[in-house]
Amino acid sequence: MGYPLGVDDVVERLQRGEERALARAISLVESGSREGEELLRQVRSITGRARIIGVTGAPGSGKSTLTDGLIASARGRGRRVGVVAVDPTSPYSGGAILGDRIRMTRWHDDPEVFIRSMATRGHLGGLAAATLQVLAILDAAGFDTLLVETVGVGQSEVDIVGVADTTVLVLTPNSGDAVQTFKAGIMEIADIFCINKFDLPGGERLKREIRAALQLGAFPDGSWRPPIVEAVASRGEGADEVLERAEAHRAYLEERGLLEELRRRRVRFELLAIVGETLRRALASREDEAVDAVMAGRTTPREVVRHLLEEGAGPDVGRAQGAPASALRRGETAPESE
Ligand SMILES: Nc1nc2c(ncn2[C@@H]2O[C@H](COP(=O)(O)OP(=O)(O)OP(=O)(O)O)[C@@H](O)[C@H]2O)c(=O)[nH]1
Ligand SMILES: [Mg+2]
Repeated sequence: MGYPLGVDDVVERLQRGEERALARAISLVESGSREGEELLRQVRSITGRARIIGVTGAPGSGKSTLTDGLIASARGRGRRVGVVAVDPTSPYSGGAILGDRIRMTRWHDDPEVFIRSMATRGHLGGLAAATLQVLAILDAAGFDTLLVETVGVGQSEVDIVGVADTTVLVLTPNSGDAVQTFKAGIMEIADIFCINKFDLPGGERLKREIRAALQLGAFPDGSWRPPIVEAVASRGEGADEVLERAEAHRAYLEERGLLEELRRRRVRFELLAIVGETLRRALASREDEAVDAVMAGRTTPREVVRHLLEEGAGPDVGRAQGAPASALRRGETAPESE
């Protein structure tokens, strides 16, 4: 699109902070092309400088409002800020994208802020992998503070936030989030608790509940104890403290030599996400066929997966869908085509 450069050029310009190179890099990667893969490979060695802060919480808890405050706070400290807002296609979040846009438009003229919304559908390798790839590109482009907003509590996207360096869990008074959160087991991934909407009644009580829950957990000497930050994000209150705590957490990770481990965990997560999504795609076009075959006793689920893996040994794993010479139809345990 008027930017006909090779991958090497794009990577070089990306590092120089060229805005068009950033857009080009992201579209290359999202196209799922070989060039996109090459770009990701080259970019990997120049990533790892940015701090990644995940912001998660129930729908409507104020994540975007808080994120907007975090951008302001980080800009105040001279940071370059990249934001990835993951908009799950969920029944609750119908208005979320519009809301995000309205709140964050004030950054459109700031070249040191880059905001990207990711929709749930249409990503090769799945949303989680796509999000991590965009983060890697932003990191390579020199954005030093990366914010990832995802809806948590019982949604699969919660995982993505677990791969941030620092995870901020946004809770609100009287919403029953806390109880839900304990059930969903995401309490453990919170490095910072943010009680947003502290202007509403019930904030103090929620704070006591979180404290009590934290006391049940074991914190070995010198380990990170998640702080609880009160916020009224809609009035811009609390974001500074959340960012401050996030920086303290980052320093803690550095001191403890834990950053490398987090980096490994991110790559492991990315691999698993792509494995899962690739197999799901491969199965999609013949799911009914496979179900029929299993039910009729012609094959087993494990056999089906083995076939999918064999077929997908080439580079075009997810794209071999519907190939007429499908192993499912050929193999000794395969169903006969009716
Ligand atoms: N009373 C009060 N309302 C707030 C506060 N922070 C945000 N809100 C309001 O809560 C609503 C939801 O805020 P968002 O920032 O869109 O919440 P979100 O978690 O990003 O929502 P989704 O992305 O849809 O999950 C908006 O109407 C905000 O104005 C706060 O501190 N107090
Ligand atoms: Mg939002």
